[in-house]
Amino acid sequence: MTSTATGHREGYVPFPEDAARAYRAAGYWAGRTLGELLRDTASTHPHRPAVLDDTGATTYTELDAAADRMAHGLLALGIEPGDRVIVQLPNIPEFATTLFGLLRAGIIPVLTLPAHRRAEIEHLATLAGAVAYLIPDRLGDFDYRELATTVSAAVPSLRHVLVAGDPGTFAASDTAPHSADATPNPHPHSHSHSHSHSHSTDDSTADISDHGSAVFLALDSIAREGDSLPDIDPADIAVMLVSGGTTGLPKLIARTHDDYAYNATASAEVCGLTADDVYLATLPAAHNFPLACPGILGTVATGGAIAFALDPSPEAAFAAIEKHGVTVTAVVPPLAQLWSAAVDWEDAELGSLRLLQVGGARLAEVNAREVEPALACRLQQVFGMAEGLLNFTRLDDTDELVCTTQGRPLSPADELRIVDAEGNDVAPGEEGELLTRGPYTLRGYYRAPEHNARAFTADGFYRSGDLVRQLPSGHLVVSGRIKDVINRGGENISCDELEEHLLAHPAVRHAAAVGLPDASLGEKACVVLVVTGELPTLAEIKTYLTERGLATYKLPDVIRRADSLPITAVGKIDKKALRAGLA
Ligand code: OOB
Repeated sequence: MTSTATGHREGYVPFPEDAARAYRAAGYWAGRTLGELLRDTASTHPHRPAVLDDTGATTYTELDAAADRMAHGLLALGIEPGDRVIVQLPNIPEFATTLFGLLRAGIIPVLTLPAHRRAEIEHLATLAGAVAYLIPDRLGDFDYRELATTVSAAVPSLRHVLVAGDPGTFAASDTAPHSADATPNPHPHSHSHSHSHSHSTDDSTADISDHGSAVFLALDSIAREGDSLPDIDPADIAVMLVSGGTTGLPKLIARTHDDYAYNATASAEVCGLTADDVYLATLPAAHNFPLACPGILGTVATGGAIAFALDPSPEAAFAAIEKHGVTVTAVVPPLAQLWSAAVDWEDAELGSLRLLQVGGARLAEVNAREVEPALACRLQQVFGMAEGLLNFTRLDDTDELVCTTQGRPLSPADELRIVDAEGNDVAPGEEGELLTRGPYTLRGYYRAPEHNARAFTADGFYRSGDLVRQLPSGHLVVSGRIKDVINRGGENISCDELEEHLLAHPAVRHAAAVGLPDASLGEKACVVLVVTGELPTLAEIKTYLTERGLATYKLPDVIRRADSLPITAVGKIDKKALRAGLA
């Protein structure tokens, strides 16, 4: 077996005992697992709609039962509590069933985005030691089964690929357990659990794990009835989120049931969520914002209904708002801008919408001021991070605060420090780097001790890399950033990561990625290259990066040539000078 009951904690940085005790004593950590949030709502609101889709509603009783069947099905495959599973599902109702199934089984979902590609997924699956990979069959013209074939050949710990939809010719069968066009399986007759009747045994799963080629199954074929589910410790890891990017490769953020349940329920309270609310997941559901701020988890905890939109365009999202009577949703600034303008040409009825949350990147004041008149709903700015800390403008804040700040901390137990380059606290109201610690903020990235030594202070504060000022009211204004990240319309691109890929190009001698101002995205990604011979075109560089397996949202928008790159006194690329030179 590749896992033990506690193997998943190896490389996990827990909250210190005294802090954990204090968070429990103060009631922030309620000792409820995420699976219990759903269980409790299913008992208080059994017949209320949990998930709305084109064909109707799934009630809480039904979602609760479906999650249990999914949990039993996953366990029957030989996936064990504490095992990690890569989840790369889009905004479809199966996202909810699968997520709660995993949580109920104590299996840890590693929540990746549909936009991630081979480079990210292979890295994350390897880092997590994932045993299974959950994908849709295809989305647009991208076939995730092909991606999974490549990934499973490179990540030997992966034993199962579970496909929402058609596992296609990639499906396992008694004689052809693997994709027809992939590496042939050396033991074609040793796999027989290709459908729901399978009872996996230790020997069958151990056998598969040995040779790095996973069995493809239809996700909806594994659900089954069962007796009891494992006991889950609320202090244990519930989910892993992918960091928006700081340095180098993406990091994993392990969130416990206790801390993430608090994250979701406290966010629900700030948004005044009730069982009458309908939440539209329009940003990718695997992202912290639509997942738990309050998002899907906060809505489930409150007894409201969730609708999923695959497409955040005004046309599709407005239709979903009208059809399902959506009351709350969350978007990034470019979408807020687009939606505000689109009311002029879209004629959907948006009267149900009462709250639009906007976050992920700085919302310009002019755009903030457009939201309420255009969409006739309250605006809420949200400045958050997968690492934990969330700031919200409050529903009863003045319009001035709502339009000019990024909100104030969610919890009375959030500790904030704003420090200068030497790490000293700045005077009140001055700009500095935001450091934070609290009941739902991580104490270390998963399996990243070296990075953790830099990303956290000795006393456990997370260095956000964001520059902020704090008003006397406690509200923060995000004024910039010291981390080497491009925030492209709410999607964070690690410059290090992009540069690494560029440097692998045969013509590239030096590479620097910087953000340039952009009216709709906030920032666009510019790469400055020192090359031998001719400068590759933007299209060539994009193709090259795509072939290396990089997610599409990390591809550059602009390419520039330089004879040399400006260097700082310590010999690092001087991004400030570079940006100034490009402006
Ligand atoms: C959210 O989470 P991540 O992890 O994708 O990105 C976090 C980073 C922050 O450190 C900051 O640099 C930037 O994105 N950011 C903002 C912002 N919200 C996030 N910068 C300026 N203004 C804002 N309102 O992006 C996220 C997580 C939960 C809720 C909302 C956003």
